[in-house]
Amino acid sequence: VSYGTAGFRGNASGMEYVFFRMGMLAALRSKLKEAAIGVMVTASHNPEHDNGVKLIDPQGEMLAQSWESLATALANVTNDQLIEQLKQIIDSQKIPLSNTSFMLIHVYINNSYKPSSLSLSRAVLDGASAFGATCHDHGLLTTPQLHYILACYNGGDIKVDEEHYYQNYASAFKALLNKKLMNQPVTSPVTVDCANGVGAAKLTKLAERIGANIIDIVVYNDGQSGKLNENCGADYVKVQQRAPAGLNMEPFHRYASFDGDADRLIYYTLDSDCNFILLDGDKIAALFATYIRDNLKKASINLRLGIIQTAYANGNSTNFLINQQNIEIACTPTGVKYLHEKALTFDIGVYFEANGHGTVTFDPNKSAEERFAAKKLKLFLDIINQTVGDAMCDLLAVEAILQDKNWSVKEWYRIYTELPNRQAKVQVADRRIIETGDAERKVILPSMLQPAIDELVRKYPSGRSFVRPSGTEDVVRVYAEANTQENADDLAQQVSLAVYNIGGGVGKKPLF
Ligand code: G16
Repeated sequence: VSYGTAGFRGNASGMEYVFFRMGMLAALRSKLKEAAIGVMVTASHNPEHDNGVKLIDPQGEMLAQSWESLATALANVTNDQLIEQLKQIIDSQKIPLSNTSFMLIHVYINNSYKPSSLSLSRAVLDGASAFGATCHDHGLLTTPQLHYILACYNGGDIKVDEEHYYQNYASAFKALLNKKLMNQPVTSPVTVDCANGVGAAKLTKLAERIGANIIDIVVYNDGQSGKLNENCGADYVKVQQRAPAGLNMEPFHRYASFDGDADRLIYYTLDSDCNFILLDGDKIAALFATYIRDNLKKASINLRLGIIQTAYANGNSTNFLINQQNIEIACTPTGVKYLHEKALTFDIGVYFEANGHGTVTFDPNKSAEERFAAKKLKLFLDIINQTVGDAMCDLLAVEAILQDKNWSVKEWYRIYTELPNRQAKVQVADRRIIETGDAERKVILPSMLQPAIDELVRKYPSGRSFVRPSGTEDVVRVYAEANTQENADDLAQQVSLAVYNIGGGVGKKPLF
């Protein structure tokens, strides 16, 4: 097992030992950092039978990458080797075992969302207790709520709780819209598919704190009947490019989807011919970045603004931002941890994966004057959860910008037209044989694969394709874009077959 893109993930049965050991590791990290460490039990976008565990560092950031290999090593030793492995970690990291000034905040997603979560949470608590950790269990939360609570807690606000989160973001949203709303009735509703996950109850609470006279949120897929992430949720809508099952859509109404733990957000609508229009992470990033840039300009503030994307970013979004908007772009491998790190190298960093994972970061070293000269910008940044991508905060930010600009979803999706694209998954015997470079845009190994992809791509106008092993599922992911949907589908098909043939495909050949 490996720490992967965002912690350990896999079929929940038989994973208790990994969770137990991560409880131990979190306790050790907490001793080292003399601060609370977060542990989140979730498999995010994965199906209900999967579960996962990830550690969160004191400021709400992802676990330091240098510790991911320690986590992987600890998870992979036999029981007989466990104590020796723990000793090695303690020695190599110089962990002061006598240190008592730590807490462990632990969160679980309860039975109704994932049947396995209760026992796996218990395993984390047991592991942490083995090192005498004091554990605060905050119960059912979204992933970004835990990041937020942890950062506040380590910042000295030891009484911080879930309610604090709602009050903070509800008042930030109202402050940004304040003047506009005085004389205006509530705008049209936004319908939010919560993937039958934890976000449904949490979004309902947030909407209540804001007030139905200010925002009209209709929760869909609240977990009462459907299964977690099954035919719904941000990943399903993005990859399938279709609405969640059963949702009746109307042209130009606003629809959004979270994933199971509410750290991804995507929007969608129908045009007048009832074509499905997706407004994914790329479009959200473009909306945020141009809004920030315009407000910086208005206030004559000179700050370095950058957008961070991955190889999944649609070619036309990159063209739009660089060539039409003159905004600086950087590209990193998939994984919020990489994008977040890169975003922090800009004064203001806007990062989004096309799958809807993203947020805005603001360099804390900028002076208060530089930070807050533009009042509106300050109010906007108050809505953002800067610790991690947060579907609820990002939803409020999108809604606020649209209201402020007096835009409907139509003006938003027309800022640029996406190149048609297709994503696919291929089963191979061992996905680790695929190694990539250049921010995952090129395959290094097996050496025959990249020339085969290059040859296929050349056949399609505006063609682009890449493949990479997933860090959260046992598959190789394929992305393709081209001038028409037919060509994008065809290219994805051909590249999938190349992966299957050269990369050791198993099971049925990928045909779609
Ligand atoms: C996690 C990561 C994301 C990544 C996604 C898919 O998301 O946080 O950065 O894009 O996995 O990763 P992969 O393609 O390697 O499977 P989530 O929402 O599942 O936590």
